[in-house]
Amino acid sequence: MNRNASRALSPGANAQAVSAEGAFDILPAIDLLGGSSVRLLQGKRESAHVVHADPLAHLASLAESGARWVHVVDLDAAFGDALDAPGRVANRTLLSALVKASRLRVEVGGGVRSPADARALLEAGVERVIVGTWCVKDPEGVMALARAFPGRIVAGLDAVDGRVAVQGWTETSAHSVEEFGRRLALGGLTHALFTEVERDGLLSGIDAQKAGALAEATGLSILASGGVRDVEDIRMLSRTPGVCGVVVGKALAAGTLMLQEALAFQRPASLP
Ligand code: AMZ
Repeated sequence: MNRNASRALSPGANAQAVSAEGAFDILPAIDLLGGSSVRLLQGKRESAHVVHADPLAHLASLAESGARWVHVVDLDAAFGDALDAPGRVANRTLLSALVKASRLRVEVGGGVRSPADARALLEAGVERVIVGTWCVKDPEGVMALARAFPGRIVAGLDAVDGRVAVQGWTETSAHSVEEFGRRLALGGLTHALFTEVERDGLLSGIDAQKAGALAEATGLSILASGGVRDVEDIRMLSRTPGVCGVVVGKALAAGTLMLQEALAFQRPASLP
């Protein structure tokens, strides 16, 4: 849909009267760096600024607002820091406290590099695990895991110029997002997180058409991320077939999107 045309609609209007089918979830993000909840610009580590020094309080405020999901990323792990690096130790402790404390469904990504890592998270109560770097290194291993845990392993398709980025977005692989996504879908993956790295954290608006095109080309249900600015982004994504959710971070921190107005677009898996 043309962005400007859609902006003519009044904000918040008619949120329920959409014809797209299937679940549509709003996933507020908690990105952990060194034990704090941070925001980055285009994923660059040096751009980090703390939005919540107490991620557990952050989680509690999201639950209070009525969120059903939370999207948690261990950034120190995604950047490939050593297991015993202080940031990773702090994040790990927090992550298990978040999962234990959460009444919300928790989706976790960052640094999951083996079946054992993924299984440990799933067994601890994490609903879905996102796998990016390991997926590029060992797609067959990730596909096998996805078949063992249907719907609970999410491919991290973080895109830079249409190619899959890895290692905390510091490296770009040779895989095209579309081709790689198609291959993963054939191997048993059902969901992918599609992040446009260049847009992430910039409030530039999200490209709903691109997310929809990826869903159509691959058959994967797409969680869209990167650049969400306001409720119009949420409205457009909610109307895009194949898009099953959206991750929101910066827009909530900056106040250009209110969580409540976004939550009005949530849709359960099957409509009555
Ligand atoms: O902001 C970043 N630099 C960043 C980020 N948010 N780098 C990776 N990630 C997220 C991906 C995905 O959810 O969006 O981490 C996950 C992938 O991590 P890994 O370690 O499996 O590549």
